[in-house]
Amino acid sequence: MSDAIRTACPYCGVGCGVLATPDGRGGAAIAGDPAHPANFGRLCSKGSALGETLSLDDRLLTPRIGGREATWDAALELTARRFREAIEEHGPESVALYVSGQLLTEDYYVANKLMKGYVGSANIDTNSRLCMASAVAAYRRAFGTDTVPTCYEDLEQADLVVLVGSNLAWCHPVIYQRLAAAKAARPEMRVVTIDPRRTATSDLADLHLGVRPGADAALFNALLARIEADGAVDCEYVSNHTEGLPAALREARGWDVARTAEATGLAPADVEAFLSLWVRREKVVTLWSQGINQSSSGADKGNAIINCHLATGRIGRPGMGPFSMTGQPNAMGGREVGGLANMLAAHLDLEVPEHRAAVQGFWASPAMAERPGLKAVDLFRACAEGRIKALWIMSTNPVVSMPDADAVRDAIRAVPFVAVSEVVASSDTGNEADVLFPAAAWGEKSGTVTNSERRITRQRAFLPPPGQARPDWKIVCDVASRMGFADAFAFESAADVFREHAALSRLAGALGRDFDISARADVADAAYDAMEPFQWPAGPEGGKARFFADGRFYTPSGRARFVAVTPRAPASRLSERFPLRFNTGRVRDHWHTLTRTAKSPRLSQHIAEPYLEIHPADARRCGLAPADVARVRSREGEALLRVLVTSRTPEGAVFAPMHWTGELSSAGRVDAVVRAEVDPVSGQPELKGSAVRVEKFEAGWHGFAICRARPDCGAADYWAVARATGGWRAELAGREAPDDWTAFARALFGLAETEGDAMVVEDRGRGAARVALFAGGRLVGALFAAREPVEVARGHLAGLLAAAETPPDLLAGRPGADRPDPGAIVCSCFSVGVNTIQAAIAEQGLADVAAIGAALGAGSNCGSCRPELQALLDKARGARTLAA
Ligand SMILES: Nc1nc2c(c(=O)[nH]1)N[C@H]1C(S)=C(S)[C@@H](COP(=O)(O)OP(=O)(O)OC[C@H]3O[C@@H](n4cnc5c(=O)[nH]c(N)nc54)[C@H](O)[C@@H]3O)O[C@H]1N2
Ligand SMILES: Nc1nc2c(c(=O)[nH]1)N[C@H]1C(S)=C(S)[C@@H](COP(=O)(O)OP(=O)(O)OC[C@H]3O[C@@H](n4cnc5c(=O)[nH]c(N)nc54)[C@H](O)[C@@H]3O)O[C@H]1N2
Ligand code: SF4
Ligand SMILES: [Mo]
Repeated sequence: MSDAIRTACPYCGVGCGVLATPDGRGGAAIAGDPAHPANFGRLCSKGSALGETLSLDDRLLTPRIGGREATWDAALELTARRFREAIEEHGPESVALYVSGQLLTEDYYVANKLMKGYVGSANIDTNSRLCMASAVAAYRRAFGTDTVPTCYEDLEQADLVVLVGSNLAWCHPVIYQRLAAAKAARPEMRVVTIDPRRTATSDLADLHLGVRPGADAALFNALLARIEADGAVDCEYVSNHTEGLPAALREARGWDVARTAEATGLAPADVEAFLSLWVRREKVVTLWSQGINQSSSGADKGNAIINCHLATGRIGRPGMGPFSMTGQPNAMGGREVGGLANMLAAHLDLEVPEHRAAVQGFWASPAMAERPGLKAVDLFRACAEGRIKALWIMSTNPVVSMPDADAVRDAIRAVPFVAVSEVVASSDTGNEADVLFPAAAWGEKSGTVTNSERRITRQRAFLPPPGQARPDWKIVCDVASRMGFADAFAFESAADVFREHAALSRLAGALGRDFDISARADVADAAYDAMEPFQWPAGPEGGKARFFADGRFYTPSGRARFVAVTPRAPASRLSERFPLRFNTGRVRDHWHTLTRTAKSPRLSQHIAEPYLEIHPADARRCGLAPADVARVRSREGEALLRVLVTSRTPEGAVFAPMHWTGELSSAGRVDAVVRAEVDPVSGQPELKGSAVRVEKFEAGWHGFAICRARPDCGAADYWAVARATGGWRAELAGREAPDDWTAFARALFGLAETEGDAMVVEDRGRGAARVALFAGGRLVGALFAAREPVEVARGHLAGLLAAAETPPDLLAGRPGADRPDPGAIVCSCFSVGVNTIQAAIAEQGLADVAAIGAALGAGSNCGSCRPELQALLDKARGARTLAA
């Protein structure tokens, strides 16, 4: 592939290398980059479907003011003026930027420089506050800097990998696959998962600990106590390189097995098994993610984990360490430029005068921020209270992703001037903007990103920006120039910005900090273009894969700090009114607020609707049957979600994906329900622990529809739409059934009152109706409605939109006897459904995932569905054992 361009995946923090080969028609063939050290050629389902997200139909192609197309000049001038005026009248603290771990480092660098060095306020925060601020806080408390001490190879070299609050199989699939492969090669390796839910990840585990939501700190305190009791403390390391162990131990000692089992809801034998396994295996990596961070005591939990690694000296050497896995592609880059409201550039501290002075000198800054700015939750509160007069949101969708999201939407409305930089024309947040800036998207942008193991990779453009779209760094510089800072923002290219960023990091090196890439400060344009992925640090001493084996830390004393941790319950109290914990997270094939992955029909078929996982006993108590619609309520707001009854979520805790938006569902925005309780140390909100009530949405009817054009679901009380090849699919429900289903279907499909030929099957007695509408002999759409949740073969029906002909028995809702129903799609690469897989396992005696791949293709491309295939094999094996 000589004309392939090497770039980086824009989704998760694994940071896979991608080969993109433009097809000359605006699209591109996508493959994994075999030479990239994160993925060695692999891509997960989302990465492999990147080619399906490149179309321009939904893109924002020109600037807009008040919803109308405008020139760049007008949009930039207006934004600069409103920011200038706010600063003049109300001071620098009256303006704010809310940015994103999905910006490139170069974008992030200029945004941070503008706010902290030129506006003179640190009111720039990022969606990373919702993501790994607690991990940053924990690292800084322990090490003195935000340093991830580990690398991916450690996961492969460990003898024990503990995954805490991480659904690696779905959220970091390529790293999960590397781990699974390492475990297969070294069967003596052990994996423990700690998660209230059983997930695709826990299927890999030798031991799964279904911890009570929020109770992890008790478990790691118990571990620290056991480390001491078993004489496993590395006394030399502790006495030479750390401080604070006695205080941490005082907190930990009371956590014996019995008390820990009680607090965590785990069986004492399981607690015991975990403690002794961890103590006995020296090469241990404890990897954590949002199940730890998104908590009102997330920083403490992170430190409870780090404490155990420090006490045993298991840090910085191959196969061991405390590893916070980052979520977004450039969460780490954002940390490096200081994109959080409480940080300065290059891992320097905003609070340290010497650091501030150094950066101010470097930037020749006229007005340097002197104290930390508003963190995300407080920032939107300040908006609601009228303290923010001008706000600029870039590359994030807070109306969907912030806790108490309805209040955040209202807060944005309360700000006199709001600019949003977006790639899509319509989004929940963009629709609230006074000025919309069309940003260049992945594929069109050039710069760098840093993955979870500190590896910096070039993202390279392989398509021209469409319409008038511009790269984010350029938009920031254009506004900054018009605010009067032209000289400081006269960058001509991403390479230009990178050089300044790298040069600034020399200060960090000089001030004894970790983030130093100054060896790259003079990189020429051509060399920047050709830059190979590299791990930082990359200062005068060269690179290193791991930190802290030498016991030298970045605290004033040079010693690592233990943090004494008192476990705390989630901040929102359970009560009779709100008796359930609301856990939220991700699904395998979707990314965040769906603006990109929902464009792909292939990715949309795995899970096409917002849902609520609920334990059978809770479902019974709430009067819910499978496939009902549930209303989830808190004091803040509510959401309507399809019910999935499963014992994979524990009793007392329900789970819903975070992805659905007001664009694609009636009330699937789960953050409308989530309370904005924050960790006092990190400011990260507790996105997985709100107290809620669940009740049945009393539906008089349910419906499923397929159609060519996007359906108009306004007449349904509940709806969710998703793309299908050749059109759309919709799930619907309502309180009262319409009198005339044909008229309802016409309106749904956007037809006029008498338009289209109808084919109707109705059973009025049972409240069931099936309507297909045709125009010029071609199917426009089909609606299947019933009093109960509709049972039709959805995959089959959605597939008909792409078929050359519509079968005469369309309204049967399932394939004829000659064509079996594939069932819900498991493998999105080859569209292989659960029924097909189960039948093949039974009939062909398939014994492992590889055999399924050979027989059906499933799991043989990206591999993201392999954990689910294994679960189907296990289930079939269980059934066979029972039968025997
Ligand atoms: N497919 C996909 N992958 C993604 C993303 C995506 O949107 N889609 N987003 C990326 C981003 S930005 C991020 S931050 C990462 C997130 O990656 P993860 O953190 O792995 O994902 P989540 O699903 O948010 O949460 C992980 C698990 O935490 C569990 N959990 C909840 N409460 C607790 C608790 O109290 N204790 C413990 N131990 N566990 C708990 C949940 O049940 C859930 O299974 O994923 C990245 N990768
Ligand atoms: N309840 C609950 N809420 C959560 C979470 C949870 O687990 N539970 N997770 C939290 C976490 S960890 C995260 S990271 C956040 C993620 O939440 P968000 O950051 O809000 O989600 P995204 O959909 O990634 O938003 C990115 C936006 O930027 C646009 N965009 C894409 N590329 C570009 C670009 O190059 N330039 C510009 N200017 N715009 C672009 C996209 O169209 C999209 O609208 O959600 C948080 N919210
Ligand atoms: S694991 Fe998937 S989403 Fe993450 S970087 Fe790799 S291809 Fe992209
Ligand atoms: Mo995230």
